[in-house]
Amino acid sequence: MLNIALTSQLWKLPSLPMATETERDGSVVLEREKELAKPPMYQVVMLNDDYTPMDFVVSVLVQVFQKTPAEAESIMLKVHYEGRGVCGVYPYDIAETRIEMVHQLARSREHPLKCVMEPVFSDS
Ligand code: TYC
Repeated sequence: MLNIALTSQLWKLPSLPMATETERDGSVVLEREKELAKPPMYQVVMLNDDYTPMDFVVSVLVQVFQKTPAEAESIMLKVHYEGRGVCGVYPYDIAETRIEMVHQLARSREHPLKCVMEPVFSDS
């Protein structure tokens, strides 16, 4: 657990310094650019089940993921017909919190609605 916590914070360290050359009075100065790396991103994926009412799923997507009712209905139908659908892409802690909110709302109404988190790999 501690390992996971530490590993998930590593992106906050400055990325390896990049050296740039600047000439001053005939000498070469090496400057270090320190940049914060972008945080790893995670998609929140909603899963289909046979029991959660469609209007409840739409209301969760509006409440938790700030979707418009039309966007929420489109995501709900995608999940219903294809088994899964992306609700949004966030840094780890935000993705985790939103999933917990979905599960809490679902539990409170005794629906089996579930979301999972998946890393998004980007090359930049
Ligand atoms: N399949 C559900 C039904 O027929 C609706 C549903 C949609 C459930 C999306 C979950 O993530 C979900 N009532």
